[in-house]
Order: sequence, then C-alpha cells, then structure tokens
Amino acid sequence: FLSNPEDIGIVAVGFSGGQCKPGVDAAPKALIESGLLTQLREELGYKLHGDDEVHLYSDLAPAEDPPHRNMKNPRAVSAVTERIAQQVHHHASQGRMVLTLGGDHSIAIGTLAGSAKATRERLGREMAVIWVDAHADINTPETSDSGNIHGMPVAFATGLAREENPDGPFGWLHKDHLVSTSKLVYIALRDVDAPEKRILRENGIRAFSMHDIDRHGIGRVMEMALAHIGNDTPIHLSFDVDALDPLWAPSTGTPVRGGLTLREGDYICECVHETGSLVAVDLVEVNPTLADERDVGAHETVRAGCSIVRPPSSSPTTKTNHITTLTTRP
Ligand code: 6HN
Ligand code: MN
Ligand code: MN
Ligand code: MN
Repeated sequence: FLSNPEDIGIVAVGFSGGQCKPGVDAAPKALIESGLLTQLREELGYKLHGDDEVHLYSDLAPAEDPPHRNMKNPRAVSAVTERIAQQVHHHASQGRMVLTLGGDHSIAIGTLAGSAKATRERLGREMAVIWVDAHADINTPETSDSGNIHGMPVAFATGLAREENPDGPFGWLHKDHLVSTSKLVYIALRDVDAPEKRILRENGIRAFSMHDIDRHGIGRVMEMALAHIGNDTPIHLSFDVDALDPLWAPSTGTPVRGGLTLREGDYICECVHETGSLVAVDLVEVNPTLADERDVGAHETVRAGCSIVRPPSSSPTTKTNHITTLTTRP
C-alpha cells in the first residue's frame, strides 16, 4: 500500500465557481447525508480525518473577480484550489488516502496539486492520474470557449496552462504540484472540444473513449490503462459523475448521453483500488439541485456517487484491498 489502508482524509468542498450552474456546492452535504461517510466509518471500519466540516470557502471570495485570460471567477477558483491543495497535502503527507467530495471539477486543480506534491515528498515518486469523465477538461484559458475553469483543471495540473505572474490567479502553482502528461490516462471520453483533441494528440496523452470501451470492453480497457501507468505507481483517481450515462447520473451540469453504466463505473474504481496504489480520489459534479419533477434524478445521482466511492464490501474480485483487510480485522 502506498497509503495507510485504514486512514482516509476527507475534504468536503461545497464550491461551484468553476462553472455557471448553482447547486453543485450542495453535493458534499447530500452525499454525507445519504450515509457515505457513516458507511465508510461504521460498516467498513475506516478511520476518517477532517470529516466534520463541509468547506464553503466563502471567506476566500474576492469582492471583485473580473475575467482574466478569459477565465470566469479566476481569483475565487485560484484561492479555493490553493486552500484545497494545502488540505489534501496535509492529509496525504501523513499517509492518508484522500477523498475529496466536490464541488465542480475545477477543484481538481487543488487536489492534484496537493497529492502530487505530497507523493513526491513522502514517496519520492511521481504519481499517475486516472481521469474518468465524459470531457477531457484540458482546455487552456486561451482555447476554452466557455471560460469555465472546470473545463481546464488538467491543463493547469500538467503545466500546459501556466500563469507567468506569480501573484496572478494560479500563480501559486509551482513545479512540485505538477503531473506529467505521460502519467495521465483518460477513461469514458465522449465530448472533447476540437482544441482539446489537438492538445491530447500533440502531447501523446493516453485516452480511452466510450468507443474504446465498446470495442474492447471495460475489463480490457482497465488492463491497458493500468499497464500504461505501470506497477507500484501512486494513483490519483479523479471521477466526474458525468462519466456515467445520464440514465444513472442525470443530476450533473454537463450530462452527455452514451456514457458508462453504473456497473462499469464501479468496476473502474474496484480495479484501481485493487492495485493497492490508490492515494487519492475525487468525486465531482454531482448537482442535487438539477433534478427532474419527481426528484428521482438527484437521489439516483447521489446514490451513484456513493456507489462509485464505496466499492461493495462483498466484492469477490477484491484481492489486495483494504476492505478485505478491514473486514477480517478483530
Ligand atoms: N466538466 N469542454 C467544455 C468546456 O466548457 O470547456 C465542458 C467542460 C465540462 C467540465 O464536466 O467537468
Ligand atoms: Mn465532465
Ligand atoms: Mn470533469
Ligand atoms: Mn462502488
């Protein structure tokens, strides 16, 4: 295990400034109220740290936040992600697996920065990232059509988007925070902007689209994805709930049809978990306020999110994971 299998640092982030739809900030509370943390603690025996508070970071919102390089809310997102990076780094430095509950996907600028830095310091290793998403989220501020920073976190995390002014938004990111494009793998892509396709191609980034999953099956895709990363490499899993088909996760800001089944999503997490190399997980873009008339969508989406984060304790496929370890402890 690259992190202590019993200890999880929880970072609950009620933040929606990386995009324009309110409500995604309500996700951590909804996930926690549906019993996610209680299950981890009481049924699965994990020791949770920092789980007593949903951070809204309202104190970090600047009075004025005009666009910078075409980005919307640049200072707010920069300040919040800098704080998240510190929180994730704090947990990871003590060998805890870090679970971040978003929030929109811009928060991954902070989670990746914090765990990349801690992984370098604590393990002397460069971590890999598995990004499960309908979208590539690798626009630079200059290529983005929307100006929404939740479409840019991978560009910041890999250094493809850089702020030259150290006092400007995201000027706090330095090289210890960065992730190599060669250690990045995408799964479930199906809505990638033209400039993002160019960025993926030019940087030789490994990506498994829904087309690849249809062709090879999720089992083979996970073998290929993990082979690309290599054994014993610390893994940060960033899971955007819109990777799932809207049938399972309709309550999300940018749903795209033709996605993963819930079972495929669970399988991805189980495979990553089984490696014993998981150091951090993000679950983002659950928006419980984007519900249908009967509110079924929000409930289903929260349930799907819980399922993704929490592999079934009875899973017959779990070989090396901490759930087996924990259920056999006295
Ligand atoms: N997400 N590519 C689009 C954009 O605005 O840059 C959509 C991004 C979606 C981001 O779902 O995390
Ligand atoms: Mn997405
Ligand atoms: Mn995303
Ligand atoms: Mn699961």
